[in-house]
Parts: sequence; structure tokens; C-alpha cells
Amino acid sequence: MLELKELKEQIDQFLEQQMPSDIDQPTLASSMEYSVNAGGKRLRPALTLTTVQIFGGQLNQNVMKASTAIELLHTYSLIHDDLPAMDNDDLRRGKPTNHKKFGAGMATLAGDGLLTMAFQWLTDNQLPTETQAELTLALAKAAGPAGMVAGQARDIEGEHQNLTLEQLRYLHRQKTGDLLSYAVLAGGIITKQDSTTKNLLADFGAQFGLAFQIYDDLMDVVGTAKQMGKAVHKDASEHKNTYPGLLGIQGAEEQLHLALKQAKKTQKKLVDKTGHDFSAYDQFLAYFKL
Ligand code: GRG
Repeated sequence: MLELKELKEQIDQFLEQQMPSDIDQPTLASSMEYSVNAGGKRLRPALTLTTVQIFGGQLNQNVMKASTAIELLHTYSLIHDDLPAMDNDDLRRGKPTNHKKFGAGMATLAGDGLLTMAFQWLTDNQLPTETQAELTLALAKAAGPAGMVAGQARDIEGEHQNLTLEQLRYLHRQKTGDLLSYAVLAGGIITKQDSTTKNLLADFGAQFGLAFQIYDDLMDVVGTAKQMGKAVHKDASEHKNTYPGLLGIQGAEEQLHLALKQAKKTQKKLVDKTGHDFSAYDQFLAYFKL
């Protein structure tokens, strides 16, 4: 079983080596590779690959390609989120944002290219056709207008409204949770688990995702730009709806603990249901340092 640090190295290496062969324009290639290779934590593909390993699957080229597709899609969302027309950020992954380096037009295209290439990688491999189709549908639902893009739309509109906790949870669920939920579910799809197990995997990912977003909100208040690799203290000045904004720091921390407790409960249910050892998920739950 490869641990998070080793998985990150394998993911970095795979992305670096695979991307150039699928992009046929030099500036576009530089722009796409700039953001992907800027060095994210690779949590999403690592969640998929960890889940594959838990079920005894091998991390061969086909599994690597299908599992790293989500990192391309995630990077597209960051590039577009940083654009002047969205959050207008200058710093991402500790480096100038894509549009700062390549201009808004090329950054938009880099995002478009990464989003499209993600679906190419899900299907341009030797996995069984049904697995490719199931992954494609699940990622489209999680990342598209019923998932992440809808969450981003709620976020933009919500800047002019005071959302309730319920509305904020729903927004976070779509914007951040759906992609993380997919990341865990994908490991179950690749290893052909039954639907009860896949539902539990998706639940674990969603609960982890909620905790992840609450933590991100908290870090915007208490973290530093150096720690985060991006600007902080932006949410309040932009009248964003956040957990600390709505509940205060302590209230947000309580909600974070609650989400983590639920994730641990689901982790236990997965053990009971499948008989596999899910302790590798502890590495992800250890991400939250309070
Ligand atoms: C533009 C369609 C569109 C969607 C954007 C995900 C998203 C929606 C925007 C990114 C901004 C943001 C604060 C999202 C919340 C989720 C989050 C904390 C993303 C950052 O993910 P990490 O920490 O980043 O995994 P790295 O760089 O490590 O990959």
C-alpha cells in the first residue's frame, strides 16, 4: 500500500510525463502544464488511488490515467476561479496565477483544455468500457451544472445575500464536496464494488469534503498566505458566505469536528460492510490541524 507522500510523487510524475503528448499547441501546453505542475497536494487522485489499493487493485498505467483525470479537472476549476471575472486572484499554489502569467484569454483556454482532457483520460485507456462510462457519468455529474459549477454559481450569487447554514452547507457540498465525493467513489467504480459500498464511499468523500471546505474557510481567517499558497483574509472583505462568518470561529470548528465525526462513522461502516482495512483514510483525516 503506497502512502500519501509516495502517491503524490507517482501522481506528479504521471501528470508530467503524460500531459505533453495530448496537447498540440506550444503556448497552450505551457499554460496548462504551468498550473498542473505548480504542485498541488494531489488529494483528489490520491483518494481514488488509496481506495483502489484498499480493495486490492493495482496502480497500473490505465488506473493511473483514469485516476489522475480528476486533477486536471480540479486544476481547471482553480484557474477559472482565479480569473479577473471570478475571484481575481494573483497567487495560487504559491505562484502567480495562470492569467497573471499567460493572460486571461490563454488562462481560460488552459482551463477549457484541462476540463476536456480530463474526460479524454477517463476514456482513452484500457479499462473496461463499462468502467469508463460509469466514471465519465459520475465525474460529469459531480463537476458540472448539477455539482461544482452549480456550487460556484451559488457562491457568486450568494455574495449579495446572507445565506442560512443549510444553504451554505448545500453550496459547499456542491462546490467542493461533490468532486471529493467523486474522488473516493471512483476508486469503488474502478474496482467494481456493489452499489451499497459505492454509496458509502461517496458519503465518506462528501463528509471529508465538507470538513475540507470548513477548514479552508477557517484558514482564510486564521492562516497565512505562505501556509496556503494563496491570498488569505479575502472572504470577509468580499462578503463571501463562510462558516466562520456565519457561526464564528468556534462555531465553525464545531461544525468541522461534526463533519469529521461523520466521516469516521462512515469509514467504520465501510469496514463492517466490506471487511477491508480502511485505516489508510486516516492520512486524509489527519489533514485538519486545529
Ligand atoms: C470555476 C467552475 C469553477 C469552479 C470553481 C473549486 C472551485 C470552484 C473553486 C476553487 C476555489 C476554492 C476556494 C474552492 C474550495 C475548494 C478548495 C479549498 C480548493 C483548493 O483545493 P486544494 O486545497 O488545492 O486541494 P491544491 O492546490 O492542493 O490542489
